[in-house]
Amino acid sequence: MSLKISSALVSVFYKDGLEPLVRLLNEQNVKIYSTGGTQAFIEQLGIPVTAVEDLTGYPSIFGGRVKTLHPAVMGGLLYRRDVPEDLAQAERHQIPPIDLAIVDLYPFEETVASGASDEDVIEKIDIGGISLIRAAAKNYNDVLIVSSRSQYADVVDLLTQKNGATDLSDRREYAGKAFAVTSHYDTAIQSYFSGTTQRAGTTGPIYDFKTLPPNHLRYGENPHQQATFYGDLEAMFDKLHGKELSYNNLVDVDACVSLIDEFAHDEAKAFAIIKHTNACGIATAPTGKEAYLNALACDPVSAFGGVVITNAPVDLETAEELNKLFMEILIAPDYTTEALSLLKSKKNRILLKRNAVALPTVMFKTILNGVLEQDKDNQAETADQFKVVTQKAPTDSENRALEFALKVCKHTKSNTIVLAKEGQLLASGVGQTSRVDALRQAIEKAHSFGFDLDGAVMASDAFFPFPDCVEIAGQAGITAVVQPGGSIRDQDSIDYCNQHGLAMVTTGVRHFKH
Ligand code: 93A
Repeated sequence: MSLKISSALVSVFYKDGLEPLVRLLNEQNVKIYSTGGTQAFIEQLGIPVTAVEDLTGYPSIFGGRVKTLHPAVMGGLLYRRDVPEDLAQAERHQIPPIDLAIVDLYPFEETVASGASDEDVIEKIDIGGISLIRAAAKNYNDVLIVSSRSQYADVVDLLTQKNGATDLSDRREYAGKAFAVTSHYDTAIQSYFSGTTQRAGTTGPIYDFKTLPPNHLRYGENPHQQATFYGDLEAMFDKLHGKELSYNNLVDVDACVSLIDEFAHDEAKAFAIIKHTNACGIATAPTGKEAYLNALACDPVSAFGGVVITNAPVDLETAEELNKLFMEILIAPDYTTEALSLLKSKKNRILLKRNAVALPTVMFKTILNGVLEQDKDNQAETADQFKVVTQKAPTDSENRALEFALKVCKHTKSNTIVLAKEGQLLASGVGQTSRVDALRQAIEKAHSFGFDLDGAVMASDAFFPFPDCVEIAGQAGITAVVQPGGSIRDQDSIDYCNQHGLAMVTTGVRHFKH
């Protein structure tokens, strides 16, 4: 059933991001009740607001421990609008309806992570806020609950679209999110009490990830999956423009950062375009514009809606090219003022300025009934470490292309084959169940985007069990190959290369990525 919101209770710890939502409520003639600090914040925006004390007839007592815990508040959220007896009781006890609750809980986990005293941590156990959330969510039949800062933007969209009303399905969806927030919150408290929560600094921070600031995401990999990012995104990036990062955005941003860091010490400017964690374009060049255009040329079709990263500040001439692409996110160490104002012209484009933050050196993955931990793949072999196994050695230019291809290969899903020339990805085959399929995919893609593979190089994440890959590569015009080596049939591949004038080097290091 569609219900128009006539009144709201707003009680939030962090006030940032709240303004557009309360402005909208005010425009939609919603009566706003609020608690102390939130009330002051809303008042200074010039928006009319009623103190919750005026509703309860009680002051905030016991150092704020009891502010909203009152029948007038809980009753206004909980009484059933379609039960005559509830309506009569509300009337008798003069309890006005509260159709919307907006709550941002005391930051319990952040307080624990900061190494605060036990006393301070206990004070950050939110009681009233949790009760508001649970009450409003329980009565989703009549009430909308906004239980996290991360939901404000979506709720603004929803209420704008529906002119201040919500449907039952909206309210139920937000109730579900609310119980995810409360159960997460209570789990954090329980783990603090059971001593499983380590204080900051007693171990590497990510070993104890639940003490990191939680960022509740709109949803996970798919809309029916709930998700949270534990970490300090604000330290990592300054968000200069655009909407909130989604789960998939974050995963792609991570892939971008890992890939571009391979080029951190290069003098050349590097640009990479990522789709579903794989590079669909990457290039290095003396100027940012050239690097970007060469990266885009690799696969302009996949680049649509991609995540773009560069290792160099973005200038206006590069921004003019970037501005033509529909992209989700652009990440750069900096932007010139002109570049930034041009790039901001697209509303939904997310612009991130990356800060210098040390990243974890290990990674985790839950599997079965446990967790896998491993070191990140932090190794990248350079030409001086290549072992030439063919009669012909790669030329200097081929060596540079092989180093480039290997860096990209490391960050591409296995099985992968990467085809490149100096400073430009030509094509890759990604995530295939056979290396031959990966190579065929790469060759076909390169041709479809007009690349001539004569003189190009090939990198493989793992060894060639048979000579079929070098045969297909040789026929396509590839002249140099890098691979780990170590197959019992290595010699078959080497023989083919010798017979057909290809150069091959081995690294002894495999780079699977799953
Ligand atoms: O100490 S509480 O558990 N007692 C309450 O009755 C109560 N009501 C709301 N904390 C309570 N809140 C929390 O206060 C909210 O969850 C929110 O985090 C915060 C907002 O306080 P203020 O508006 O004074 O900044």
